[in-house]
Amino acid sequence: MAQSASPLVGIIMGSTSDWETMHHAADLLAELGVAHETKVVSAHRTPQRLYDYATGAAERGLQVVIAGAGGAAHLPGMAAAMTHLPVLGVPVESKTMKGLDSLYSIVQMPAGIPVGTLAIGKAGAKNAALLAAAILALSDAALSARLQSWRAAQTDGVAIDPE
Ligand code: RP5
Repeated sequence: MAQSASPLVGIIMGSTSDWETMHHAADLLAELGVAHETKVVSAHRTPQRLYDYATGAAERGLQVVIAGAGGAAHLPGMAAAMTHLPVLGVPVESKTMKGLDSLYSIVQMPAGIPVGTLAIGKAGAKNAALLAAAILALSDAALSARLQSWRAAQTDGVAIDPE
């Protein structure tokens, strides 16, 4: 399932350059059969687009927002400030600081406006998708079964011998 007419998860990112990281979240949601959409929404370059996206997200039927950004990564926090939906933040690895700047920008939210912050880079993007799926699975038994199957397959795929 790729982008859907009725997406439940909105994946936003600060730049097209973030797609290299954020496509891992989209790919995994597709694998799990979770309807989602992907958009470039920059806190700094397109603030009005961010305002419109975040304030309209719940009304459009989204249930979880995944926001990835790098550097001065204000996108997840600002999105969280403008929607009551759960927001999962993915720090994109930056060239100059290896994503530590992104991580610190996203993780250190003031009390009252939470962002569920994941790991830097690909692992964070994949885990954001798995967390979004787990949230949706609380009220979707079929998705819960698919998620459990995915995890079981992952477990089965781990070799016991190192070589
Ligand atoms: C951030 O600045 C984006 O999220 C991206 O990670 C970073 C660099 O953006 P580009 O200059 O590649 O567009 O806003």
